[in-house]
Amino acid sequence: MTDGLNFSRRLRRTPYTGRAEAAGVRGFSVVNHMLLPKAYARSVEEDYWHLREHVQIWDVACQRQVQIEGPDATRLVQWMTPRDIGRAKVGDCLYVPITDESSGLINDPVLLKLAEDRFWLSIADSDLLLYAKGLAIGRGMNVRIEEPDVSPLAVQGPKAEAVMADLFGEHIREIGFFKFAWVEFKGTRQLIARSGYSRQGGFEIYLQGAHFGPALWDAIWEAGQLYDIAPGCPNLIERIEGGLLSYGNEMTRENNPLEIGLSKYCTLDESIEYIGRDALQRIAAQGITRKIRGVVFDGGRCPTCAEPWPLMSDGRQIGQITSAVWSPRRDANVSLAMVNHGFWDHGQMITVQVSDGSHRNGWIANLPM
Ligand code: THG
Repeated sequence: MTDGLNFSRRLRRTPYTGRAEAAGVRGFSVVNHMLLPKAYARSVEEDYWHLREHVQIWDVACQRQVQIEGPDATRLVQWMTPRDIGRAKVGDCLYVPITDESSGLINDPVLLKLAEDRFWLSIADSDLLLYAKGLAIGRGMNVRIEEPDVSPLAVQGPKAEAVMADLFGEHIREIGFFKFAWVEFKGTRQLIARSGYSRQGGFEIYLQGAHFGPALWDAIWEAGQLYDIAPGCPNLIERIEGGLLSYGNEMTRENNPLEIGLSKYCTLDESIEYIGRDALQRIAAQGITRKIRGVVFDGGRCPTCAEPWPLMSDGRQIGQITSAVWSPRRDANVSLAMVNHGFWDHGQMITVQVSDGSHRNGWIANLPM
């Protein structure tokens, strides 16, 4: 039916793709028009156990940066998100929902405040740079917006701190969660943040200068030898259990930040102005009608969830599953779902209509699972 993913210049390689290939990468996804390794020699389950016990190096250069700088940079970034960025300090990372005029989600990036007038939005899979440029041009804002030569490389897992301290020095241990600092690499200053798309702890190096990519990979690989380092990638089992959401899967422009569990990042009063504020206030006043939840279901290993699976109760559809995978730790399938009001309580029994035609029994679970 298919002949694999067909490569071309449009599907951009990263500074680390060559190293990923040498390490035996078995497949890619595409995020922000760039390759994201999906699997290496080991199975997703073996990778899951390894990630929870050791340390992995991930090519996440597809987390592209939208750089916004200039006198109106703060004003533009604040206009794009319901999260109050007014008290953010240089050195802070903030998870920020980006919403349109209906409070539909445009993206869910990590914001880095590099200077009072310079930010990076480390984006999920949508063309946020074009949207930001449109807003700035339309409003005549004094900003420059571009995609800089920055390629994040993640080091994740409980032993990540030891690897990074050996390589860059003990001071990296002082970096707080969702803060960044600087390390020296080959005579350059590189940004390192305590963050990453797992719940196992770790760091992300936002490498500036693609030509340093292979050398950075090699340095981390070498420092990781004492700690059983392995090549890896965002792990589906770990991410679902941890309740880490994926733009395009768990959320699209059809969803608002309240129903996907980001209300703690939304200011609902009039203290800040942002696109979609009226809509978000209206949604909050009326109350959300559906909510992101975990679902655990039986019936053995489920297939890949490549399209939403209906969630049923008494013959009626009451939601849909958007990501699902077999969890060896729970001996059941774990998944993320959008669930209607009245059915989202922890323990609620449901059935899942899986794409292979089977109907599975399951229950609603709090996140993280
Ligand atoms: N790292 C970087 N960029 C990214 C991601 C990343 N861009 C795309 C994608 N991932 C964005 N999605 C998320 C989702 C959750 C988190 C980070 C990025 C996350 N959130 C903290 C939490 O849930 O505990 C919240 C931190 C806060 O308080 O602000 O880790 O992984 N560079």
